Amino acid sequence: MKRVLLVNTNIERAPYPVPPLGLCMLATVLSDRFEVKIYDGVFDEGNCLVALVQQFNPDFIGFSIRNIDDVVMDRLIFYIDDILEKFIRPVMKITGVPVILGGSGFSIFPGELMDMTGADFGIVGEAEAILPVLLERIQNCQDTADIPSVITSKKSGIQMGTGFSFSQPVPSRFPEIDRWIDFTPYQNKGVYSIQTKRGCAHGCIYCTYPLIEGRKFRARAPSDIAEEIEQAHHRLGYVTFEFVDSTFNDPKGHAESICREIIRRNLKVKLRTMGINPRHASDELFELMLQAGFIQIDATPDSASPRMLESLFKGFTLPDIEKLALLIRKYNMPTMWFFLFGGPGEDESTFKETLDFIDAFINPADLVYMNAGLRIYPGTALYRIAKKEGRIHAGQSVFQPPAYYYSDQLSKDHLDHLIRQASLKRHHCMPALETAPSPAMISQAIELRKINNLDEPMFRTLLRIRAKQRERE
Ligand code: B12
Repeated sequence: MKRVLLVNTNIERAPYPVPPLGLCMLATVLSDRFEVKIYDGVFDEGNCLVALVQQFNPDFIGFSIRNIDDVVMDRLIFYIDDILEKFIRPVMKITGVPVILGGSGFSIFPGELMDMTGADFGIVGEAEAILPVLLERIQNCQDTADIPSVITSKKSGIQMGTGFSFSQPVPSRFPEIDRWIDFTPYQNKGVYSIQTKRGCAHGCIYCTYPLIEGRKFRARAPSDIAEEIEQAHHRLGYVTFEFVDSTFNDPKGHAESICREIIRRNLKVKLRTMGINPRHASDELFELMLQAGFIQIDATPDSASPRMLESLFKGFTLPDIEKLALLIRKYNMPTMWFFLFGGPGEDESTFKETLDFIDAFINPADLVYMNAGLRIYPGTALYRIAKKEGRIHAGQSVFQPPAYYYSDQLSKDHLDHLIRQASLKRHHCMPALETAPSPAMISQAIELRKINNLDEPMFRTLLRIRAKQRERE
């Protein structure tokens, strides 16, 4: 049996370490025909990788590239230098076996990453159906040019979105993540990731999700999802499950069915999710989520200005967001809210509309994350707008340095000032740069949780401390 080594190059551990679900999926699919190992770099950062390559002696090596940068304009962490230095170059120095790239970050910038790394092949988007075919062809020295989504080093420079097919059903067989990697370090600090569907049918102008996963929702059967959660819960005991879908409650009814299946099985699990679509939020959804075990959600409306919601093409309205906020308060669902300022047409009055919404509707016990500047990605409507407005020129790479969009009507400095002012007046509003709490604050929060036996999400405890600090100032 030929051997395949799959390498997770993600060393980002903030806001928490995330297990390499996609690589575990690929390992599961390949394991029928290959001997497969995963090297997980999250905690080891490449230190033992070369030794593993020497010992395992793989015939193929796949590198997963998830993050390119941190999307925080004033921090600008660029992950690729570390990925090259700690993972790809040391391995390519000691072996000449075919190197294949993939992952969500890679899928946004395939041409740039093929060029930078000198890899032999890349796969854009999901790879369960494609990777086995590619490996088979390479093994048999056959041509690979006709395999959709595959890029070879000679073909690099390919544009996202051309010739890729997202028509495959989502695999029903999902991996036991802890079978492939050491899950111990994730158990307390991290989460167990669950994907309930692929694709995103929304058209938010800046977003890459439809490009990475396709534009149609392709849902898994709720019984398969609940079964996966039940099995992982039995194996691991204490762990929080997190849904990694673009939006959890789309298409309408899917999230409700998943919750019902979890409730029917009487699973005593902790759940959280990102991406609740305000349009499809309802009493029924919240009641089911609470019963199923949700302890926390993210709400990501980006704006609460009617004009900006249209400009960003969010597909929902201010009344939809107000309804969501009321539901969150009614059911006291701990929530992290995310707003993104500076899109086309943002000005002081639209900024104020969002602030007014925050003041009127958001529970001050909940965190409001305020980010400024929209990362411009290739293949998105924002890229086309930026080009039309002459901010980027035809063919310009927005990979490194990353390009950001700021509205003409509100300069970056002024927007930063408005966000700073808003957060000074509101203890629960945080500029993107300040979201990492100090070690002293974390120790204080741990102490407070112990003394008061608090079982709330950590961000709520941290906000209590911040509110007290603000009262004293
Ligand atoms: C869920 C999610 C989160 C959750 C993670 C929760 C969790 N439990 O995992 C949260 C909110 C915490 C998060 C945080 C961040 N995220 Co995020 N996240 C996502 C999201 C929506 C899905 C990722 C996922 O799990 N997909 C499901 C799995 C099954 O798919 P997959 O891993 O991609 O694998 C498939 C393919 O990619 C491919 N593949 C994967 N590896 C390989 C390897 C080879 C060799 C091959 C051939 C194929 C292949 O096959 C797999 C199976 O089909 C993506 C966007 C997207 N739609 O992909 C953004 C995304 C990955 N995140 C992104 C970013 C930037 C971040 C943060 C850095 C943001 C920040 N400043 O905090 C952090 C980093 C966190 C960390 N520790 O790494 C960016 C990365 C692009 C960029 N600019 O760098 C993305 C693409 C969103 C975007 N802006 O476009 N994120």
